[in-house]
Amino acid sequence: MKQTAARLVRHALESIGTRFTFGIPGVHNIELYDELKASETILPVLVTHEAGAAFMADSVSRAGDSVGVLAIVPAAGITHAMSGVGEAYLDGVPMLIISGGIRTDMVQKFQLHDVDQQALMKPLTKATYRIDRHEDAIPTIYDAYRAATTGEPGPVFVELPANLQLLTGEVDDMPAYSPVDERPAIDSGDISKAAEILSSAKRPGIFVGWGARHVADDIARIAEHLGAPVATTLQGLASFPASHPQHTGMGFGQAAVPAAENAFKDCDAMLAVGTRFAEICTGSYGAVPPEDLVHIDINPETLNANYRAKVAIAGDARDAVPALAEAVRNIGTPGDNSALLLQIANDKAVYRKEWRNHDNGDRVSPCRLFDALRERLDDDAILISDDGNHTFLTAELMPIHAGGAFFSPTDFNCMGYCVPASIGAKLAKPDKQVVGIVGDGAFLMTGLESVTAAANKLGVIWFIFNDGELAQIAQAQEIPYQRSTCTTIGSLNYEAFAKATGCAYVPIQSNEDISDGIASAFESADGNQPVIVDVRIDYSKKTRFTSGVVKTNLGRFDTKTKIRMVGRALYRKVFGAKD
Ligand SMILES: Cc1ncc(C[n+]2csc(CCOP(=O)(O)OP(=O)(O)O)c2C)c(N)n1
Ligand SMILES: [Mg+2]
Repeated sequence: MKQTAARLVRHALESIGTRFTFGIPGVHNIELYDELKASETILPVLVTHEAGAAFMADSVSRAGDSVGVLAIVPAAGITHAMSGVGEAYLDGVPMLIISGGIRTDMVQKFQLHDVDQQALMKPLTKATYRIDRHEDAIPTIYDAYRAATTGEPGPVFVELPANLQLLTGEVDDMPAYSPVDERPAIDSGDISKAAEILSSAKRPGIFVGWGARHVADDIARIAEHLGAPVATTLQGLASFPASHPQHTGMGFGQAAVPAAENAFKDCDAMLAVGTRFAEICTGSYGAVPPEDLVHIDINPETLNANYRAKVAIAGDARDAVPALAEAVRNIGTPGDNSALLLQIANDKAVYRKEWRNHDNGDRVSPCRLFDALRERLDDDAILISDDGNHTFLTAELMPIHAGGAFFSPTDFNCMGYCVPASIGAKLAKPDKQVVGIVGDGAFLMTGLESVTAAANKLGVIWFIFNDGELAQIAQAQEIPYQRSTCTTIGSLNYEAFAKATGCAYVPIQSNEDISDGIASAFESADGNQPVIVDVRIDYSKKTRFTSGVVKTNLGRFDTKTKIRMVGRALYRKVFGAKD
């Protein structure tokens, strides 16, 4: 039969269960767009900028029902999308990036958008493909999908030249996708060894990342049997419910919340699942696991990378953790957890009180805002942060309950994630509440996607933490430099912006506005209108994360560098720093 490659790719996308594509059409992909329009199962979503498209596709994937797909133009679309592709790559999120390609049937040089796209995308993706023949179109999309979703998931790039989309070519058939189960087998000897190590420890601890999000119940079983505290990474904040009495919080070193720092103080064996021990989750590598480490991760490259493991299991947490839970429960009987539970509950309460009591005049207390928001949110709501001080405030002060979800741009650490990612999440899960916590600097990067939210009648709520600064960096400048450089941002009239983009506007100027502000935001969101909540936030108290990371990094300098840094800061403090 004769088909255009645009038709073939549409068939393949439908067959792998694509629900949305994100992007902007151009002359190199309008044939594909025309096919997408005809699809009954795929909604092509127009964005304002391809970075937004990639962040939306990322969050569709994180939401879990289908893989996020980009349909973008070559070169210019690719370079715009790279921010979101990079985030998906370093955060282990599957994504298919389908761009048009220049015509391969022309002899002329200097075609529009003519750069080496394969080379551009190689370092940010698991694999790159170019479809050169019609008969390769469907198998290539299936290969790309398989590559994106097996092992540690990640983005995969497919280039589809414009002439193949336009012209018909001969194909034998249009097969459906047949999934293959490529999960690695788990060695039962490793599981027994891991169970022995954890069971014989005096103070075992558990650390879970994004890769453990499907096995919270089994992690709870292991934790309860061993009497072990459970800490999470930033990306894995929702991998273990904050409502569980053994949950301690993000991280476990000096950059962690007190409940976690104390519970892990004398930790002599650790089970780590679905984490790479990367920079953020270890507080700049200040959190060091004990020698008796059992590390389970789907990506073998993460094992023994930063910390040597006594037992390293390269496998899917969904296979390894239930087996380990079984093995652990066959050894001994559960001990008395009561002292640990009391300590965790007490540490959490004291830390919360410390924040609630921190009052800085008339600005909004982050803790009070999160308390009120938590009360209003369903347990399974999706919470999305951006990158900045607001991220760590969220991580430390906003409990994520059972069944909930939390998305953040973690290891690529790309500002601009929250607004578009909230849109992707709401499209994927229209029945769930979707709330973004976004810094004012990050909002300036991709806030115009609020137009996309309004156009699609999506009731997402963005709490903009309006402090007038790029605070996470301004805080890092404050002590060592005694002055700030390029961290004070220009002001935006959010009310006018909301009006201009079709969003509802809710100001929260002080603690007194919190309750009514949240109620009014949810009222608009329930009516399918996106909402911009302008929160005059108080940033005068630093997170444990920020203080801990500063301490860790300062401790790492050699004496000469320490003297130079401290000397410069003192000099500027005494004699003044030029502004
Ligand atoms: C694309 C990008 N540019 C720069 C940075 C460096 N950076 C990390 S956090 C941050 C400050 C973010 O400011 P804002 O969005 O206002 O959030 P706040 O820290 O004030 O909560 C900056 C500039 C980054 N992570 N990503
Ligand atoms: Mg800010």
